[in-house]
Amino acid sequence: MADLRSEFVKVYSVLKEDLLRDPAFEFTDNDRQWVEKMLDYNVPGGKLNRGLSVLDSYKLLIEGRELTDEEVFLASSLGWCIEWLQAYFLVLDDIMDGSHTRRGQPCWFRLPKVGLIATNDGVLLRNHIPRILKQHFRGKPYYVDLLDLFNEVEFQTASGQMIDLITTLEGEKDLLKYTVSLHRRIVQYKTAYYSFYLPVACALLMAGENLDNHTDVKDILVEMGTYFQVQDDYLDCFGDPETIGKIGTDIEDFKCSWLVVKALELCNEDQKKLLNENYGKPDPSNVAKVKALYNELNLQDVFAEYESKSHGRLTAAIGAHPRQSVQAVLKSFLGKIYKRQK
Ligand code: GPP
Ligand code: MG
Ligand code: MG
Ligand code: MG
Repeated sequence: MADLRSEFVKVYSVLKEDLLRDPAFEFTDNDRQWVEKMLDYNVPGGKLNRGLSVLDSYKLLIEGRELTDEEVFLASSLGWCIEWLQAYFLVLDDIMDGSHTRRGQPCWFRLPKVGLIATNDGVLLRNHIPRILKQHFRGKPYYVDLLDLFNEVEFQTASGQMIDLITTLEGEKDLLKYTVSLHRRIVQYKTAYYSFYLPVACALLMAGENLDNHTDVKDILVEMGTYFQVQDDYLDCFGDPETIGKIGTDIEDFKCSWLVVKALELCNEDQKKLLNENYGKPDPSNVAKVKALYNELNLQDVFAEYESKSHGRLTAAIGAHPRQSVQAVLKSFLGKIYKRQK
């Protein structure tokens, strides 16, 4: 797979060069420099799990045969479209969450020259996706399905992001509403569809499959995406910022995080009072009190138990799937995220 990774990485520059020469816009050198810098800063610097998964999954789906150069290029391009989508979401998410760092560097909007220009850069990143798809997939029989897939998933993500945000509204800060079922709804929509279902769905379309025949695969991937976002919530508080490349803000932001949901389930009346008084406040002393309570409630152990149970449930669901090649795709994806530290 190491080889596929380097093939995948090479495709980024090809797609970028095409976008910088898009004939629909008359670029000056200055414009081109802005876009190139914006792309290099925001698109390629992550773990690339989502993007690489398109290529890995496609290889597993066609079972055994070597990929042609064209197939490697096309699957990589779809993978990069997902990385572009992710960059678009993260540039905007960091503004909405008031975050400071991402992937070990300041968030794009925190750069003095960028500021709220970042909102338009987000729109631009989003617009690059249909341009890449048009250039390389227009003649394919699955082109319309691909466009539809990206549209559906973007809508689901933006809707999930909306509920993530409106639950934190000033004046309506009530921890009573933070339940497992609300948390599930948020993370399923804001994370699972685009991070887990989308890469595999892209590979299935390229392999000539009809997505309507794969709702069982979708269900497992949404479950896996939920587990992934629980890990993200956990790492927001307990992860090492050096390793995860970002500084957590969920406590300050009054987020409906898996940790606060579990804390509310486990705490006594005094501890609940402490949470109510300190959750969702920007002051580091309030944040420290919430973190101390999380430790008192042994949330690290509660998470470890959740992690191993989820892994067991997912492994069983994958094992029950009738197709070996699909099992391999799902197992490979799960293997990439189980017990992740970043
Ligand atoms: C991750 O939530 C969710 C997204 C990145 C989706 C954003 C969707 C938009 C339509 C902008 P998060 O805030 O927990 O992620 P992180 O911890 O990486 O900031
Ligand atoms: Mg965020
Ligand atoms: Mg967010
Ligand atoms: Mg997070």
